[in-house]
Amino acid sequence: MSEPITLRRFLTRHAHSNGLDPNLIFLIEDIASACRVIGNRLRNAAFEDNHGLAGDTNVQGEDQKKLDVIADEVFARICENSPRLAALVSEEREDAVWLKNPEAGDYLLFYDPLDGSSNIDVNLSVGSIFSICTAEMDGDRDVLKAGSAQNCSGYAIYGPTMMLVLTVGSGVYGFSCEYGTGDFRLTHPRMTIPAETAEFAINASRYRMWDAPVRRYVDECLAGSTGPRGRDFNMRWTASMVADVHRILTRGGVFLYPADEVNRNAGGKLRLLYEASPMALLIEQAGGTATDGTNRILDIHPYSHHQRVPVILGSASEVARIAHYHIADAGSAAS
Ligand code: P6P
Repeated sequence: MSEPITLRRFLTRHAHSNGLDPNLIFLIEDIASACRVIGNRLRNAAFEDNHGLAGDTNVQGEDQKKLDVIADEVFARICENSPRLAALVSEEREDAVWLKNPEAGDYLLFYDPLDGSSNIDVNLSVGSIFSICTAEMDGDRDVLKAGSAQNCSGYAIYGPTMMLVLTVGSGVYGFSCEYGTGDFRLTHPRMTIPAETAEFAINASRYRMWDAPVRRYVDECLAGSTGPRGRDFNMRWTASMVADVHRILTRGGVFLYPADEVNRNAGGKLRLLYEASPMALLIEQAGGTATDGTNRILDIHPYSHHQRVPVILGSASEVARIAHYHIADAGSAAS
């Protein structure tokens, strides 16, 4: 088997065939470098006394883990020197960090430096999520971009294999980090999601808080071959969006973090700019769909950096079924 091509070779080939901006390539490679460093810090956390809490809370009001802070600083330190990067928007920071006065064509980087960090202390998979958009006009300090404006999105998953999974708008590609050289090599070309699936991911402990359409969907999955779906379903929940999305990109499925009685006032659980939008782009590029229950995630125009949204994403037929249940429920409520 010929050696899988490196991320750089893939991007430069893509530049030649699809006209990728070299400055976007530089930024993607900087992100890959940051993820490689974060992966190494995760592996050595026990030896560097980096497990546990940092003793502070982030803008989300969540207790920051030491590795949340480290991962955020690694992203910023490595990416801030990227030639046309104008601003960073991080889950861990209240405001956008402006690196320069934006010029048209500069890039904006949105990132969740360490997603699912509650899994670290129990040695389960975590990830980093990133999204890249362009500044539209000189001096335009607006970072509130709809997901459809993304040039690139992706994630690193720190699992048995460290992988980088990304799209630049023409399919989803997975790169495995080669132990020893640290090269990211193309091992998963053109990742696609089967339209049909028999696996769903949801935090079932919130059952009593769900709205009727979500309960109906999950009840029917649980009824399996004895119920209206006429087949059995499997359930997974990893408490790490990156790991659940990676599984869905690899073998199909549907992921639900819906609005419920408790999170509705906050808008949901997951953040739009650096969780829902980048994942929604990947899912659509892989042939799936991503909604907030009824509306396409990529069409949502944010009103704040840390806005939260409900997220239903994955195999198109299941996402469509859940949207149908929401619409039917709204119709019956209105009549
Ligand atoms: P829960 C991690 O904190 C996260 O933002 C996502 O990665 C994950 O899908 C979700 O929250 C887990 O939420 O309610 O299971 O802790």
